[in-house]
Amino acid sequence: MATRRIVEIGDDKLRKHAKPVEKFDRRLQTLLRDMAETMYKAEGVGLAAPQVGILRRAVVIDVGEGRHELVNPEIVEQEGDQYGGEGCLSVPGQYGMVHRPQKLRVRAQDRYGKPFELEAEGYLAVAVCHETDHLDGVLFIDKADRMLDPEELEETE
Ligand code: GNR
Ligand code: NI
Repeated sequence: MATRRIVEIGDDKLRKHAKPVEKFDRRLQTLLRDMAETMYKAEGVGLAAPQVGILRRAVVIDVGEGRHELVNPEIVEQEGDQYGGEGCLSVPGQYGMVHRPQKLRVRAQDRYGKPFELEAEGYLAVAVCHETDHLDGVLFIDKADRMLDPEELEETE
């Protein structure tokens, strides 16, 4: 197992459109495993491949109810609205208020290439949106309508 270095804001890789995963091979398994380890070590609730410098469409998410691996994720339905504080491991020390759908359905492939759908609500829906945005070079600071002081963040949780 290995952790990887998390790319921070200012690096071009965070602003590129990631390419679809085409090969569901050993390298992908290693990448997903390293991403999970890196996420847990950094105490994040999600991590997208571009954050470890790999421009491919793969994300891992764990908001505290088990890990999800989404390869080539596409949000196919969304409804409602929620508004909450967000941060990002690639944007250290900054927090902002972002609108996200309350509920969504995401279509993705698993690590073997098998398609599946996941329904997400609440915080899991936030994490899915935040991570899929990373695959398109979008950061939460682009969508935040107000940045927060760290003390204010606690009030939104
Ligand atoms: O760890 C993270 N916390 C978080 C909090 C609120 C909304 C989104 C997130 S994702 C972030 C990890 C990260 O940067 N993933 O890309
Ligand atoms: Ni992030």
